[in-house]
Amino acid sequence: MPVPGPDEVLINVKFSGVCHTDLHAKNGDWPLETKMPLIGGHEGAGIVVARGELAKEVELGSHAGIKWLNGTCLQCSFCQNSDEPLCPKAILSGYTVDGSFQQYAVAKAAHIARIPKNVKLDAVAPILCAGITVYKGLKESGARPGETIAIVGAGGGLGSVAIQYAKAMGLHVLAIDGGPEKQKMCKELGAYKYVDFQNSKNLVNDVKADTEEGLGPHAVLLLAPFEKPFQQASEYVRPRGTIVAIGLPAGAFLKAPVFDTVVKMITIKGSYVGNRRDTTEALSFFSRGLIQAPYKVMGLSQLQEIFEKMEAGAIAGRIVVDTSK
Ligand code: 8ID
Ligand code: ZN
Repeated sequence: MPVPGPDEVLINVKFSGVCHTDLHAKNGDWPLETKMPLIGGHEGAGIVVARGELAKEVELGSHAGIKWLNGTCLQCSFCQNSDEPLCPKAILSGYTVDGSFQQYAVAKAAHIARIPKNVKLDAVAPILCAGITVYKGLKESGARPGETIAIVGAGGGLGSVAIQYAKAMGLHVLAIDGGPEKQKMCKELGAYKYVDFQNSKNLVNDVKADTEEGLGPHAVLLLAPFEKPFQQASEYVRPRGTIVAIGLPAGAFLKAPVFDTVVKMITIKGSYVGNRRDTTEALSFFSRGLIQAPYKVMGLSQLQEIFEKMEAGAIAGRIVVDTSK
């Protein structure tokens, strides 16, 4: 059992979501070194059981979440600006420090998610990365109530949660993913249309059809861990539209025709998790009952099997592991 440092708390993790980022970490997909050996996981929901000298304002027994941003310096210009994800000294749960795939994990007190006691710890786990990330991404998209957003990878962990946040924010959701199981889920979650990338003969036309004036969605949230949709989005986004890159496929590049980008006045940007305020807001949507994304509980001992399913794109929604099983 790790011992919390002065500015840290020890959390008895009950449940942890399994994010595709954990799989990228395991596979060494990114140009960023992990700690080694490493305990992964960064959607950990549990109970505060110990705290350091400087963390006395966190109540023992309170519910808390371990997120991707385990801690930041809180001093640099980015932290001062509430752009904590950009802190050059950020430490990352389940990547540069051990994460939530264990029963007891430490996190910096300043960055833990404060989870209200009325919410279930298994259901809230996916909010700690997927929820925060897509909520922030939706804000970064600039899409306003009544506008249409295409969610690419809508049937996955981030996508299923994104459909619910988008709906709660008054957006029309056009879901893009593969297969009938994800189609059914996306429709049930509130998408008005589903485009199947696996069998669409002309994805760009299919996305544009059934949007205002046939000119495409106002914004695109790219959540797929696969490069191709990153190249396609500029072909179907509406003039003046915004493309938000969130998925992190290995070795991928964003490529868009300069001509279309200019004459359609397209904005292409990245979005990376969220700050402490985004965390509070994303959790508030959840505790008010607005976010009901599907999840399935499995045992932590089944992690290898979960990764295999994830690699095959065979998980609709999120899998949450029970750390005691
Ligand atoms: O802060 C960030 N930017 C951040 C935070 C959290 C996660 C980024 N991520 C990244 C992850 O590292 C990963 O690269 O977002 C990506 C998605 O994470 P996830 O939602 O946890 O992955 P998933 O549950 O496996 O879902 C991915 C979905 O994409 C679909 C799959 O079918 C699956 O449902 N997909 C694929 I693969 N190719 C597609 C395509 N061409 C596609 N959907 C549409 N078009
Ligand atoms: Zn994640």
